[in-house]
Amino acid sequence: MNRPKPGRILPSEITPEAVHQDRRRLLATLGYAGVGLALGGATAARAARTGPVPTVTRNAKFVARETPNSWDDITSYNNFYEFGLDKADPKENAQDFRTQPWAVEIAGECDAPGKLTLEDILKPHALEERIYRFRCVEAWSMVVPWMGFSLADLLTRFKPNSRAKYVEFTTLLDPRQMPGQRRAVLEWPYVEGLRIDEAMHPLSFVAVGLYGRWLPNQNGAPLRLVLPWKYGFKGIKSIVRIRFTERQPRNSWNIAAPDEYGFYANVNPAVDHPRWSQAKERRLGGSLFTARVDTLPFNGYGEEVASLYRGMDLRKYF
Ligand SMILES: Nc1nc2c(c(=O)[nH]1)N[C@H]1C(S)=C(S)[C@@H](COP(=O)(O)O)O[C@H]1N2
Ligand SMILES: [Mo]
Repeated sequence: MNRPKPGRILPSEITPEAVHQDRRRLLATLGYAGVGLALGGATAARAARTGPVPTVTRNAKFVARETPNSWDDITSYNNFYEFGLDKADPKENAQDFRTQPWAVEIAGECDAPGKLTLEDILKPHALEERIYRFRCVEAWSMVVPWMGFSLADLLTRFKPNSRAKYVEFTTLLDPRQMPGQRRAVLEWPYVEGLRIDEAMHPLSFVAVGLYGRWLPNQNGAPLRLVLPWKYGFKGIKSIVRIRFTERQPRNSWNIAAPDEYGFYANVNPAVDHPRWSQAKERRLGGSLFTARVDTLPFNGYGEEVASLYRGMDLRKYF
Protein backbone atom coordinates (compact mmCIF):
# COMPACT_ATOMS: atom_id res chain seq x y z
CA MET A 1 0.00 0.00 0.00
CA ASN A 2 1.29 3.46 -0.81
CA ARG A 3 1.75 6.00 1.89
CA PRO A 4 -0.93 8.65 1.35
CA LYS A 5 0.70 12.00 0.73
CA PRO A 6 -1.15 14.75 2.53
CA GLY A 7 -0.96 16.89 -0.58
CA ARG A 8 -2.39 14.31 -2.92
CA ILE A 9 -6.00 15.28 -2.72
CA LEU A 10 -8.51 15.79 -5.47
CA PRO A 11 -9.29 19.49 -5.97
CA SER A 12 -12.98 18.65 -5.88
CA GLU A 13 -12.55 17.32 -2.36
CA ILE A 14 -10.92 20.41 -0.93
CA THR A 15 -13.10 22.19 1.54
CA PRO A 16 -13.56 25.83 0.58
CA GLU A 17 -12.04 28.46 2.85
CA ALA A 18 -15.44 29.93 3.71
CA VAL A 19 -16.46 26.68 5.31
CA HIS A 20 -14.02 27.35 8.16
CA GLN A 21 -16.57 29.67 9.63
CA ASP A 22 -19.45 27.31 9.17
CA ARG A 23 -19.29 24.11 11.14
CA ARG A 24 -22.59 22.89 9.88
CA ARG A 25 -21.49 23.08 6.28
CA LEU A 26 -18.11 21.56 7.03
CA LEU A 27 -19.70 18.62 8.74
CA ALA A 28 -22.08 18.24 5.84
CA THR A 29 -19.08 18.24 3.48
CA LEU A 30 -17.62 15.39 5.47
CA GLY A 31 -20.91 13.57 5.28
CA TYR A 32 -22.02 13.77 8.90
CA ALA A 33 -25.43 15.25 8.32
CA GLY A 34 -27.15 12.08 9.43
CA VAL A 35 -25.00 10.46 12.08
CA GLY A 36 -26.41 12.16 15.13
CA LEU A 37 -23.70 14.70 15.88
CA ALA A 38 -25.02 17.30 18.28
CA LEU A 39 -24.17 20.82 17.17
CA GLY A 40 -25.17 22.60 20.37
CA GLY A 41 -22.97 25.18 22.06
CA ALA A 42 -22.27 22.94 25.01
CA THR A 43 -20.80 20.27 22.77
CA ALA A 44 -18.71 22.77 20.84
CA ALA A 45 -17.34 24.21 24.08
CA ARG A 46 -15.87 20.84 24.98
CA ALA A 47 -13.40 20.93 22.14
CA ALA A 48 -10.05 21.70 23.72
CA ARG A 49 -8.77 24.19 21.19
CA THR A 50 -10.68 27.10 19.85
CA GLY A 51 -10.24 28.91 16.57
CA PRO A 52 -11.14 28.03 13.05
CA VAL A 53 -11.76 24.44 12.20
CA PRO A 54 -8.98 23.46 9.84
CA THR A 55 -9.47 22.18 6.34
CA VAL A 56 -10.02 18.46 6.50
CA THR A 57 -10.22 16.07 3.61
CA ARG A 58 -11.33 12.51 3.95
CA ASN A 59 -8.64 10.07 2.88
CA ALA A 60 -10.60 7.48 0.90
CA LYS A 61 -7.88 4.87 1.44
CA PHE A 62 -8.65 4.71 5.13
CA VAL A 63 -12.39 4.61 5.48
CA ALA A 64 -13.88 1.73 7.45
CA ARG A 65 -17.12 0.53 5.95
CA GLU A 66 -19.05 0.67 9.23
CA THR A 67 -21.03 3.69 10.34
CA PRO A 68 -19.01 5.83 12.75
CA ASN A 69 -20.10 6.01 16.36
CA SER A 70 -21.72 9.27 17.41
CA TRP A 71 -19.80 12.23 18.84
CA ASP A 72 -21.45 11.47 22.18
CA ASP A 73 -20.37 7.83 22.18
CA ILE A 74 -16.79 8.72 21.34
CA THR A 75 -16.48 11.58 23.82
CA SER A 76 -18.44 10.15 26.78
CA TYR A 77 -16.98 6.66 27.17
CA ASN A 78 -13.24 7.04 27.59
CA ASN A 79 -10.16 5.46 29.08
CA PHE A 80 -7.84 8.20 30.30
CA TYR A 81 -6.71 7.17 33.75
CA GLU A 82 -5.09 10.54 34.41
CA PHE A 83 -8.66 11.80 34.74
CA GLY A 84 -10.23 8.87 36.59
CA LEU A 85 -10.95 5.20 36.26
CA ASP A 86 -14.59 5.18 35.21
CA LYS A 87 -15.52 5.61 31.57
CA ALA A 88 -17.48 8.77 32.38
CA ASP A 89 -14.71 10.36 34.45
CA PRO A 90 -12.47 11.80 31.72
CA LYS A 91 -15.26 13.83 30.18
CA GLU A 92 -16.12 15.30 33.55
CA ASN A 93 -12.62 15.75 34.99
CA ALA A 94 -10.73 16.91 31.89
CA GLN A 95 -12.92 19.90 31.10
CA ASP A 96 -10.41 22.44 32.43
CA PHE A 97 -7.27 20.65 31.27
CA ARG A 98 -5.02 23.27 29.62
CA THR A 99 -3.67 22.24 26.22
CA GLN A 100 -2.63 25.70 25.11
CA PRO A 101 0.29 26.40 25.08
CA TRP A 102 1.58 22.90 24.32
CA ALA A 103 5.06 21.72 23.40
CA VAL A 104 6.47 18.38 22.36
CA GLU A 105 10.09 17.45 23.01
CA ILE A 106 11.84 15.38 20.35
CA ALA A 107 14.80 13.41 21.69
CA GLY A 108 17.02 10.39 21.28
CA GLU A 109 18.42 8.78 18.15
CA CYS A 110 17.70 11.44 15.54
CA ASP A 111 19.49 14.26 13.77
CA ALA A 112 16.85 16.91 14.38
CA PRO A 113 15.89 16.82 18.07
CA GLY A 114 14.35 19.82 19.77
CA LYS A 115 11.24 21.24 21.30
CA LEU A 116 8.30 22.14 19.09
CA THR A 117 5.11 23.95 19.92
CA LEU A 118 1.90 22.30 18.81
CA GLU A 119 1.65 24.95 16.11
CA ASP A 120 5.15 23.98 14.84
CA ILE A 121 4.06 20.37 14.83
CA LEU A 122 0.88 21.06 12.89
CA LYS A 123 2.20 23.54 10.34
CA PRO A 124 3.53 21.30 7.55
CA HIS A 125 0.74 18.75 7.74
CA ALA A 126 -2.45 18.86 5.72
CA LEU A 127 -5.10 17.44 8.00
CA GLU A 128 -7.00 14.46 6.73
CA GLU A 129 -9.85 12.38 8.02
CA ARG A 130 -9.67 8.64 8.45
CA ILE A 131 -12.45 6.44 9.70
CA TYR A 132 -10.84 3.69 11.74
CA ARG A 133 -12.15 0.81 13.76
CA PHE A 134 -10.98 1.07 17.36
CA ARG A 135 -10.73 -1.98 19.64
CA CYS A 136 -10.08 -1.68 23.36
CA VAL A 137 -8.34 -4.55 25.15
CA GLU A 138 -11.47 -4.66 27.34
CA ALA A 139 -13.38 -6.15 24.37
CA TRP A 140 -15.44 -3.12 23.38
CA SER A 141 -15.04 -1.32 20.12
CA MET A 142 -16.18 1.66 18.12
CA VAL A 143 -15.66 3.36 14.76
CA VAL A 144 -14.12 6.81 14.87
CA PRO A 145 -13.68 9.57 12.27
CA TRP A 146 -10.30 10.88 13.36
CA MET A 147 -8.69 14.03 12.02
CA GLY A 148 -4.93 14.25 11.84
CA PHE A 149 -1.92 13.19 9.80
CA SER A 150 0.32 10.20 9.30
CA LEU A 151 2.78 9.47 12.11
CA ALA A 152 5.49 8.67 9.55
CA ASP A 153 5.18 12.16 8.08
CA LEU A 154 5.76 13.61 11.55
CA LEU A 155 8.62 11.31 12.56
CA THR A 156 10.64 11.68 9.36
CA ARG A 157 10.87 15.43 10.04
CA PHE A 158 13.16 14.64 12.98
CA LYS A 159 15.54 12.54 10.86
CA PRO A 160 15.78 9.34 12.92
CA ASN A 161 19.25 7.78 12.60
CA SER A 162 20.20 4.15 12.00
CA ARG A 163 20.14 3.39 15.74
CA ALA A 164 16.47 4.40 15.98
CA LYS A 165 14.91 0.96 16.25
CA TYR A 166 11.96 2.06 18.39
CA VAL A 167 10.02 5.18 19.29
CA GLU A 168 8.83 6.03 22.78
CA PHE A 169 5.95 8.39 23.51
CA THR A 170 5.21 10.07 26.84
CA THR A 171 2.06 11.73 28.17
CA LEU A 172 2.13 14.95 30.20
CA LEU A 173 2.96 14.55 33.90
CA ASP A 174 0.99 17.14 35.85
CA PRO A 175 -0.75 15.83 38.97
CA ARG A 176 -2.18 19.30 39.66
CA GLN A 177 -4.19 19.11 36.47
CA MET A 178 -4.52 15.36 36.26
CA PRO A 179 -6.14 14.08 39.46
CA GLY A 180 -5.59 10.45 38.48
CA GLN A 181 -1.83 10.98 38.72
CA ARG A 182 -2.16 11.60 42.46
CA ARG A 183 -2.82 7.88 42.88
CA ALA A 184 -0.47 5.08 41.92
CA VAL A 185 -2.92 3.31 39.61
CA LEU A 186 -0.27 3.23 36.90
CA GLU A 187 3.32 4.39 36.91
CA TRP A 188 3.19 8.03 35.76
CA PRO A 189 3.64 9.51 33.28
CA TYR A 190 1.91 7.11 30.86
CA VAL A 191 4.41 5.84 28.30
CA GLU A 192 4.06 3.81 25.13
CA GLY A 193 6.34 2.51 22.43
CA LEU A 194 6.40 1.20 18.89
CA ARG A 195 8.96 -0.56 16.77
CA ILE A 196 10.15 1.96 14.18
CA ASP A 197 8.61 0.04 11.27
CA GLU A 198 5.27 -0.01 13.08
CA ALA A 199 5.52 3.71 13.72
CA MET A 200 6.36 4.36 10.07
CA HIS A 201 3.50 2.20 8.79
CA PRO A 202 0.96 4.12 6.67
CA LEU A 203 -1.87 3.22 9.08
CA SER A 204 -0.16 4.83 12.09
CA PHE A 205 -1.85 8.13 12.73
CA VAL A 206 -1.55 11.22 14.90
CA ALA A 207 -5.02 12.42 15.80
CA VAL A 208 -5.63 16.07 16.64
CA GLY A 209 -9.37 16.01 16.14
CA LEU A 210 -12.48 14.02 15.44
CA TYR A 211 -15.65 14.74 13.52
CA GLY A 212 -13.93 17.73 11.93
CA ARG A 213 -13.27 19.44 15.27
CA TRP A 214 -10.26 19.72 17.51
CA LEU A 215 -9.86 16.78 19.85
CA PRO A 216 -11.82 17.05 23.10
CA ASN A 217 -9.63 16.82 26.20
CA GLN A 218 -11.01 13.44 27.22
CA ASN A 219 -9.92 11.93 23.89
CA GLY A 220 -6.30 12.98 24.36
CA ALA A 221 -5.98 16.61 23.33
CA PRO A 222 -4.07 18.13 21.81
CA LEU A 223 -2.46 15.14 20.08
CA ARG A 224 -2.57 11.37 20.54
CA LEU A 225 -1.69 8.23 18.63
CA VAL A 226 -4.16 6.02 16.80
CA LEU A 227 -2.96 2.54 15.74
CA PRO A 228 -6.07 0.78 14.49
CA TRP A 229 -4.64 -2.76 14.41
CA LYS A 230 -3.55 -2.60 18.05
CA TYR A 231 -5.49 -2.54 21.29
CA GLY A 232 -6.59 0.92 22.32
CA PHE A 233 -4.04 1.31 25.10
CA LYS A 234 -1.26 1.76 22.51
CA GLY A 235 -3.03 5.00 21.49
CA ILE A 236 -1.27 7.20 24.00
CA LYS A 237 -2.92 10.55 24.71
CA SER A 238 -1.75 14.13 25.31
CA ILE A 239 1.82 13.48 24.12
CA VAL A 240 4.65 15.74 25.34
CA ARG A 241 7.69 13.72 24.33
CA ILE A 242 8.80 11.58 21.39
CA ARG A 243 12.10 9.75 21.81
CA PHE A 244 13.86 7.52 19.29
CA THR A 245 15.58 4.59 21.00
CA GLU A 246 17.78 1.64 20.24
CA ARG A 247 16.18 -0.56 22.92
CA GLN A 248 12.53 -1.49 23.21
CA PRO A 249 10.79 1.18 25.31
CA ARG A 250 8.68 0.30 28.32
CA ASN A 251 4.92 0.74 28.07
CA SER A 252 2.58 1.58 30.92
CA TRP A 253 0.18 -1.35 30.81
CA ASN A 254 3.02 -3.83 30.44
CA ILE A 255 4.71 -2.29 33.48
CA ALA A 256 1.45 -2.55 35.44
CA ALA A 257 0.55 -6.13 34.46
CA PRO A 258 3.17 -7.83 32.28
CA ASP A 259 1.26 -11.12 32.07
CA GLU A 260 -1.84 -9.38 30.79
CA TYR A 261 -0.55 -6.66 28.46
CA GLY A 262 2.39 -7.01 26.12
CA PHE A 263 4.46 -4.59 24.12
CA TYR A 264 2.96 -5.40 20.72
CA ALA A 265 -0.73 -5.50 21.75
CA ASN A 266 -1.89 -6.44 18.26
CA VAL A 267 -5.58 -7.23 18.24
CA ASN A 268 -5.73 -11.02 18.17
CA PRO A 269 -8.94 -12.99 18.70
CA ALA A 270 -6.89 -16.20 19.06
CA VAL A 271 -4.93 -15.01 22.09
CA ASP A 272 -7.15 -14.43 25.09
CA HIS A 273 -6.47 -12.03 27.88
CA PRO A 274 -5.75 -14.14 30.99
CA ARG A 275 -9.04 -12.95 32.49
CA TRP A 276 -11.34 -12.84 29.46
CA SER A 277 -11.76 -13.91 25.86
CA GLN A 278 -10.68 -11.65 23.02
CA ALA A 279 -12.69 -13.61 20.42
CA LYS A 280 -15.60 -11.18 20.32
CA GLU A 281 -16.25 -7.54 21.03
CA ARG A 282 -19.19 -5.33 21.89
CA ARG A 283 -19.63 -2.38 19.59
CA LEU A 284 -20.46 0.73 21.53
CA GLY A 285 -23.78 2.15 20.38
CA GLY A 286 -25.79 4.85 22.08
CA SER A 287 -26.32 4.31 25.77
CA LEU A 288 -25.99 0.54 25.45
CA PHE A 289 -23.68 -1.85 23.74
CA THR A 290 -25.02 -3.53 20.66
CA ALA A 291 -24.61 -7.21 19.85
CA ARG A 292 -21.26 -8.89 20.15
CA VAL A 293 -19.41 -9.34 16.89
CA ASP A 294 -16.36 -11.40 16.01
CA THR A 295 -13.03 -9.71 16.58
CA LEU A 296 -10.82 -9.87 13.52
CA PRO A 297 -7.07 -10.53 13.53
CA PHE A 298 -5.27 -7.19 13.62
CA ASN A 299 -8.72 -5.64 14.05
CA GLY A 300 -9.41 -6.22 10.36
CA TYR A 301 -6.18 -4.56 9.18
CA GLY A 302 -4.26 -7.80 8.66
CA GLU A 303 -3.81 -7.33 4.96
CA GLU A 304 -1.94 -4.12 5.65
CA VAL A 305 0.08 -5.03 8.76
CA ALA A 306 0.51 -8.81 9.05
CA SER A 307 3.81 -8.66 7.16
CA LEU A 308 5.31 -6.56 9.98
CA TYR A 309 5.13 -9.64 12.21
CA ARG A 310 6.07 -12.39 9.77
CA GLY A 311 7.87 -15.21 11.56
CA MET A 312 7.02 -13.92 15.04
CA ASP A 313 5.16 -16.07 17.55
CA LEU A 314 2.19 -13.84 18.32
CA ARG A 315 1.42 -15.80 21.50
CA LYS A 316 4.82 -14.93 22.84
CA TYR A 317 4.88 -11.39 21.46
CA PHE A 318 1.34 -10.47 22.49
N1 LIG B 1 -2.21 8.90 28.62
C1 LIG B 1 -3.11 7.93 28.46
N2 LIG B 1 -3.36 7.46 27.22
C2 LIG B 1 -4.29 6.48 27.05
C3 LIG B 1 -4.96 5.92 28.15
C4 LIG B 1 -4.69 6.44 29.45
O1 LIG B 1 -5.25 6.01 30.48
N3 LIG B 1 -3.77 7.45 29.56
N4 LIG B 1 -5.88 4.88 27.96
C5 LIG B 1 -5.70 4.08 26.73
C6 LIG B 1 -6.80 3.15 26.49
S1 LIG B 1 -6.87 1.75 27.46
C7 LIG B 1 -7.71 3.33 25.48
S2 LIG B 1 -8.90 2.16 25.13
C8 LIG B 1 -7.72 4.59 24.70
C9 LIG B 1 -9.09 5.22 24.76
O2 LIG B 1 -9.18 6.29 23.88
P1 LIG B 1 -10.56 7.09 23.75
O3 LIG B 1 -10.90 7.56 25.13
O4 LIG B 1 -10.33 8.21 22.80
O5 LIG B 1 -11.58 6.12 23.26
O6 LIG B 1 -6.76 5.54 25.15
C10 LIG B 1 -5.50 4.98 25.51
N5 LIG B 1 -4.54 6.04 25.78
MO1 LIG C 1 -8.30 0.28 26.35
